[in-house]
Amino acid sequence: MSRAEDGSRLWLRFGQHRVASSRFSGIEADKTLFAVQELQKAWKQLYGNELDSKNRGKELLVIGTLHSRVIQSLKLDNEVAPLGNEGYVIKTVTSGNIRRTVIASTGKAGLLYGVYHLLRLIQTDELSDQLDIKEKPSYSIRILNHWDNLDGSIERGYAGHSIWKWEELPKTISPRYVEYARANASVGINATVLNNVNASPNILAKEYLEKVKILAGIFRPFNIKVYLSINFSSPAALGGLPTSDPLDPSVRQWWKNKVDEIYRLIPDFGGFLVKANSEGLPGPQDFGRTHADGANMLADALKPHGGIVMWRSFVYSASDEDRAKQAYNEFMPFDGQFRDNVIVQIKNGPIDFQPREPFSPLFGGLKKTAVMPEFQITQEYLGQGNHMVYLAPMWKECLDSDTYCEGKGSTVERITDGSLFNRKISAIAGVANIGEDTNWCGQDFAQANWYAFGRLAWNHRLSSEQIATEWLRMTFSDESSFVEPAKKMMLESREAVVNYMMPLGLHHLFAWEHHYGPEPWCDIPNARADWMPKYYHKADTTGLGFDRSMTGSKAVEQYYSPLREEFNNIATCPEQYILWFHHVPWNYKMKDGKTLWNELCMYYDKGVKQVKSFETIWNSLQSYVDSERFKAIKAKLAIQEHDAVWWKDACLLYFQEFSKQPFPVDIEPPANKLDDLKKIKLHMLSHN
Ligand code: BDP
Repeated sequence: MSRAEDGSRLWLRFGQHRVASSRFSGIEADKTLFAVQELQKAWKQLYGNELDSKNRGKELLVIGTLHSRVIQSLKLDNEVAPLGNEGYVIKTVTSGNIRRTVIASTGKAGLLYGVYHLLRLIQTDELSDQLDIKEKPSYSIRILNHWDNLDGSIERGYAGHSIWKWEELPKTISPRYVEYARANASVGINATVLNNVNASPNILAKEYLEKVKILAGIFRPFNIKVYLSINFSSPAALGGLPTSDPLDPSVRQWWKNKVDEIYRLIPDFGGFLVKANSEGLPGPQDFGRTHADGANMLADALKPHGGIVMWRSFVYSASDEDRAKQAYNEFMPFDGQFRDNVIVQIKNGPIDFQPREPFSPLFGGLKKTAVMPEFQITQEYLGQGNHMVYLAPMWKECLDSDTYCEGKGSTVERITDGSLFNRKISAIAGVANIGEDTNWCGQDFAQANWYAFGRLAWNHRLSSEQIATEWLRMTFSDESSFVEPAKKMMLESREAVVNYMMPLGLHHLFAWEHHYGPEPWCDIPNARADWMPKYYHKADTTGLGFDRSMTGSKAVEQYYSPLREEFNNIATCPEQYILWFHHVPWNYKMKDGKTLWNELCMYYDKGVKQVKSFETIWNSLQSYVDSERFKAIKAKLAIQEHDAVWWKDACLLYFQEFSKQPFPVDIEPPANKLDDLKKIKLHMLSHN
């Protein structure tokens, strides 16, 4: 059993593993290198002392860039140079009777990533005798988006307050800043947006920039660049200008001056993330200008410094158009009009981080514009701080989707990593799930999603299973009798949440505002139609689901052939999206021969059973896990079971009012009454 553990060390629990003595007897490296210092810190925790630089024993660890003499003498240039500044080689070479394991890169950043790779191999007991590893990242910018407000609250945060102590900075420096940077660097994350996309103009005030400068300085050795979310009306709101019109010369000058000021403080500043003309936030359309006008103005200010603009495509209005179509409609007319340092940031699905959505048709739609995926690590719509849901399978589902934009094989992965259209910049963003809770993420299993985001951003070909295995071994125990069952549970967890919340393509059945529990009946007088579940499920006596086929909203048109036809035809539409694209009769025969109603019941029931099976698995693993984390996770799973039953009963009892059919005998009958469920009103403390 691992020792007492509060989860604060995440997967970097070097001291907690039973590691036999190291096979390395010494180190040959410039000890002023940050990567070497990081290695030595970990070594001390692993083995009780640092690697000796004088000891010349059986096997040496050699770390250096191509400039260092020892690396030059090993003649690794041809292998190392193509991997770029962040890539690295880890290779065991023998000359005479000296064995050396070499970590080499063209850049210092590559050495850091090489060091963390080696440490991971040690932690997971995967260090083979003869190493021959070559790595380079799939995406050039691997970025976290913090939705943290300047008052310390976090939008959709479920792990306490923000770790950024704005009121203490720049004088007082929390030790967590370094720990945060190390955790990110250890999984390859190299960028961070510090503040909420619903941005306060104040973040650009001198006072705040001085604070940002301190954080940037702490993150720099870890190869992490800082970015900021900006409020589009900052020139007026902060600068006192009469307008924030992006074509107004004084506005353009204001941004140029502001950007110059930022770079004087933070020479390697990354750039801006922008949410504009979305959910009430200001944007270029307020002045009759376009998204391209707005993004390009900022891009022009950033360009001389090498900065970029990440312009979000999450825009929709209270129009009659199907919300799922709106981002595409908004952005397609501007394809090709954005500067080359603008990248359009697209949520994985067309609506909003639902348990399952088809991929956004903007991937593949925008062919002349750099695009990047935005995933949500924080579980806004997936049980928030309570449910155990491992998200790598969900993100891979999006990345693996074939858009067919350039024929078969035009996957979201190849579009966004830059390889399909040969882009200069490529990026991937994850909305962080980090807060000041001791275990950083609110619940211990949520740490796996931070870890998985980083690992996938580094290498999108890694399987969900491999990432889960690594994480479990580092975070809990490397005994396979623990890892195998725990991994099974993790790998099934995303499908389970889809099943008990929104199977078969259902979406947005959430209760008003807090997005935690079910409220398919929700009816708020005078509220926007597309903020109401009924808009999405369209339950009536004939059936269930949103008709987005050519007889409905025609959203299928936004996809390329053959997907368009496949989604359009109820007989060929993948059943996991059937209620996303079709209004399906209650007695429609599904592929397994069941009616839609019976199938729906079966999925909700299955979701509950899956959660119960997770509890059984977890209980069987008690002897491998320290009691703190064992109990904490057990308690969370109990909440998840309760909620799964709540979801199942609420949705099935409500939909039954339309299907008017009995529950199949082979499912667990409801434990609740619909009227009682309708009375539940959550006042989520974690939501600001
Ligand atoms: C939605 C969230 C909202 C965010 C918005 C966004 O409910 O809090 O501000 O997305 O991404 O999912 O801008």
